[in-house]
Amino acid sequence: MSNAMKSNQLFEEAQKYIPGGVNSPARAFKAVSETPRFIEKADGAYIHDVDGNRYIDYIGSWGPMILGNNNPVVLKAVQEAIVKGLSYGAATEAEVTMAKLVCELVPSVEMVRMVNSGTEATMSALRAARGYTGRSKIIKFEGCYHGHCDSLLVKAGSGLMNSGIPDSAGVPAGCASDTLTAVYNDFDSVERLFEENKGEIAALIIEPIAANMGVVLPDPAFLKKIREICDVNGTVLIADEVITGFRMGIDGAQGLLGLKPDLSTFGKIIGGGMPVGAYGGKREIMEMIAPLGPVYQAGTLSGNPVAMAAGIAQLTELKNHPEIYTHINKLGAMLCDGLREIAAAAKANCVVNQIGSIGSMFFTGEPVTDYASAKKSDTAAYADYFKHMLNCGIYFAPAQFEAMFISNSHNEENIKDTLECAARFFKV
Ligand code: KE4
Repeated sequence: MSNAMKSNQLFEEAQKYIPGGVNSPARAFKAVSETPRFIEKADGAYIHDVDGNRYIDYIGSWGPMILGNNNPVVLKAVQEAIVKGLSYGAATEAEVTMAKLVCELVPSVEMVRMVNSGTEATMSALRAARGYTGRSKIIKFEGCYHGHCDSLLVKAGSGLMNSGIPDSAGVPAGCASDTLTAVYNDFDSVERLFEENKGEIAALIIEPIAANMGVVLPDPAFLKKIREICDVNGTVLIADEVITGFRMGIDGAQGLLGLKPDLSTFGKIIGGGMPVGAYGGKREIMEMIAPLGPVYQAGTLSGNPVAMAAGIAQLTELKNHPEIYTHINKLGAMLCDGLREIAAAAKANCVVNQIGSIGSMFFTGEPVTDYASAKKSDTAAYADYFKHMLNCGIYFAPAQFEAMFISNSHNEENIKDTLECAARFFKV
């Protein structure tokens, strides 16, 4: 195992003052029974920990670093913004620029509100949908993760799924009872909920490409039927594109898959690495939001000028350089096809799901199409694989039910090195 002496020391110290020693469970390395590596710096496709180990970075801050770590264009924009002031709590031109850019890049978004995280984005979108429809109930999907607002911590993915507790303590029964859960890729489960709750469902929220139970792709007709049943029932369709937004292409998973949601939520890439979330969509729904309408939502640092500078620079790079998507998608396929071949050669029980520049390797022999099939994965085997790869200098998600992310800084040599390390693990 790579030298982790300083990380061990820092982790000991951190656990005295921070719950679990981390500010987010997803980075705790608990699911792989390892000490979390404390990162000192990052550049391009790499991150460096406090013990001097360098890793090829397949997390990229869980998605934001699509251009690679420390992209010079983003850095320059931040440096220019920072000297003017860190925050004003007042309107700025940058917020108008960002809003216009998002509305231009994502056709379904007619109006957009900036917030500070993906959680705030989904929480606010739900409130907008409930205010707009006057209804309370919502539908989410088992294994999808939409951040940690109370209504959505029900059968959730990501850190909850990786810890084996899909529901969180502290969520009042009254709140959770308005959250109905359906099965991803199982339209019958959705139809049943609409029949049992006629006229009561305010919103259906979905990751159009699921990436928080590991990567799980939607069946082609599934999203189309979801759109139709929401239309018939006057239910607001919310596409949670916090991961897939500006990742699957400049217009996200909705552009790639031909989905027209009523509201969309964003995070990660939209902030260029700074804390930014956003929600937006149909004007008639967004006009419900204060100070225009009766649905209240606010935020001291929403639209922060430095964060806007980072996000605008990143989105503009992606808009002006479509070849970035060609590159990251090619490497995504190269990595995942390679892993698939290695596992097959080793006759290992592994399934690799991939689309564009995200993917997951599940330690199971069956197709992974939803929460139940994902849960059949051998998480202990995944932990062994993760530790082997980490020791080779490859930084994958420290938990089975997450995704790998490729950036524009990754190259074919990185992929070859990664596959050589994986081949050694599978002894082929
Ligand atoms: P944040 O509040 O963490 O910015 O975004 C919440 C969120 C909302 N929607 C989707 C589809 C998401 O994937 C997320 C957050 N993703 C996790 C990774 N699976 C963030 C990592 C973490 O929690 O530390």
